[in-house]
Amino acid sequence: MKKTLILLITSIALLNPATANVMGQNTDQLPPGCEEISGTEQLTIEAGTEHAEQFPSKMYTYSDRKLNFEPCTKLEVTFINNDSIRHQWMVHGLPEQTYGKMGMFMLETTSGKEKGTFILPSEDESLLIHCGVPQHTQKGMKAQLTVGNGDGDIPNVPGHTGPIDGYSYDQESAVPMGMVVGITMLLLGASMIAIMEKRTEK
Ligand SMILES: [Cu+2]
Repeated sequence: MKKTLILLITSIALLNPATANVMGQNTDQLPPGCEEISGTEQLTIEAGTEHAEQFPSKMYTYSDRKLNFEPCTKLEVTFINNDSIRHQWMVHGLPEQTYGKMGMFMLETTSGKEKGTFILPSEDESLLIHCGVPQHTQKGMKAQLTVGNGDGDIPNVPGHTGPIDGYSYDQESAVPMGMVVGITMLLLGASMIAIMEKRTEK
């Protein structure tokens, strides 16, 4: 359900030509449970192919993929894209009361720099960060923003986490397809051997 919502939001964001380069900007509205801003932090994140070189199966990723801040922190983010294709730094799971139904904050740029500010929720949570451009999440653009102590780990964050329980958001279509092809090939091979054996019997 959560996954479907993320896919839906990503699709809307991608299909909408009026999508701004900054979404969910929030410099002063306190999320529910925050009595005040606990602190103001500056964060610079780079995106690009050079950060993925250490991960042979990945093509692009972020300079930082595991972030940790206190609840109710005001985060001033600078997002630098070192590639010449579009990348996003999209944070999911923010409170709807403050960030609307989509519960997200996003910076997007095609070869350049984008800045934006948002305020973290009041509770311990592990927020998913990814790039919604098709295939970019699978190719390595995935990170985790831990608020306080977090509430678990986001799977498949390059250099940090692997798939959880054998299920991977990244490979959701690749795994079953691979299995179908594999089983089909096995059956095909077995029936060919059976046919050949019958022929040699005669
Ligand atoms: Cu991207």
